[in-house]
Amino acid sequence: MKKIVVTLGLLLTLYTLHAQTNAQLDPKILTSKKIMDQFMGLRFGMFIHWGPVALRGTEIGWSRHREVPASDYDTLYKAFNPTKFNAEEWVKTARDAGMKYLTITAKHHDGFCLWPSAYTDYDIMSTPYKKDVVGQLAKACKKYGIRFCIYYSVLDWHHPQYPVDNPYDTTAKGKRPDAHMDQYVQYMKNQLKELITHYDPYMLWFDGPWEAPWTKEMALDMYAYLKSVKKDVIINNRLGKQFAGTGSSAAVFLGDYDTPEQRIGELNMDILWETCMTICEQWAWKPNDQMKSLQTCIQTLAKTAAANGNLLFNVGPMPDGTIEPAQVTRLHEMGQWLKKYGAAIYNTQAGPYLPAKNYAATRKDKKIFIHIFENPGPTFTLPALPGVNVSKVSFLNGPSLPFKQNATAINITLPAVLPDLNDTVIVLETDTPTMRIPLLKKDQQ
Ligand code: FHN
Repeated sequence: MKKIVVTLGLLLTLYTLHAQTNAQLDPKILTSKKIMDQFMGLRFGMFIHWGPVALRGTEIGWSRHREVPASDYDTLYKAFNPTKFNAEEWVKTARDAGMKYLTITAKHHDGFCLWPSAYTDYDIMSTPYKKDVVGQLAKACKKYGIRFCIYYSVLDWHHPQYPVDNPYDTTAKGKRPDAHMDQYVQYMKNQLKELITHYDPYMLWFDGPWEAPWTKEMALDMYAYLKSVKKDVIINNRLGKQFAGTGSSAAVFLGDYDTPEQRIGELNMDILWETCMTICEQWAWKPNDQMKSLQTCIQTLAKTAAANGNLLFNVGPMPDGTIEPAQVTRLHEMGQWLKKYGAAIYNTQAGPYLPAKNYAATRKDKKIFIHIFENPGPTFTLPALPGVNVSKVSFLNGPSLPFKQNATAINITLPAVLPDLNDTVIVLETDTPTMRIPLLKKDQQ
């Protein structure tokens, strides 16, 4: 018996060391539940991938040494002059879309800084444009009540002290033999303190922790350092090595929430998560990029909320500083849908019904919101919820609907044509605070 206990203890220790979770941090520095609950209630944010690479229309960071030789890529800043950039226009586009926060790539993998940094000349002040993009966005977000967030890449293929220059060349040629990672980490700390002090971000969205020079120990140290600079700043889980939808019951990552990418995360009522996704195909702007349909955009948002997650939806502005009109229009259309149905998204939680093929559910207070993606009419049947009485069924912000309920089912009569072909929301008003209703199990639905 003793041998089993020792073995299990050893396995747990090894797992904990490998897993790198918040358990290895002082619990007093972790972001509070109140702040995280408030963040999760925002549900919808704008992601912006932008930099001098827009001049080439190729992928930010990843096209360096690939479609664009590094010698060319690293001098694009000399021609970067987005004279039509208007921070208030970007922020108003986000607000009009129903987005509640905005995350800008202040520094992506290519190392270029969209703000005047005291620690490098590879920044916006070395371009013909010579104005602080990050600062203008922070000011505009404050003016229009949008939470301002900063994306910062851990890896930096341009910085002389970061050991990797070319991620596509694993030989010595792709590396910097004279790099000193400890000096690069200090550079990170200096820049992040600069960003926090000057722009007071609501959240820091890290990325690029996967390369060997960045260690678990550096991640733990950085999280604690950042919390010493701003205690309430939210930090995603991409300082650590585990991210993108663990889907497990325990938060096996370092940071405040998980970050599944280009897909809707798994339904999870315990682990906080935010899906990041592109409105087109590429993160940075690309000419003639394929944009998602309005139906895909709306249903992605609804299905994300119905899985208990947030959606960080990405646009890639053009080299002149404007967001492509087609993307602005698509976001406006999402905003129009949210004007009518936002109560079924913001400050809701997933459930109690599990996401299904043609519908999904969110809930708040004594209301259950059913998002209907395809008309199952004329009778739409939901499983009855044990011990719960439904007093009324109606379209959200619309007329009542006939329904009958018994011990096993709720049968709702729907019209042949639903008000919204992308996602019509109906409301079940109950006699119960809906968060007391357990999630249904697969065999109950
Ligand atoms: O490599 C980056 C990529 O360029 C983009 O920024 C996405 C956004 O989440 N993150 C990384 C890929 O996981």
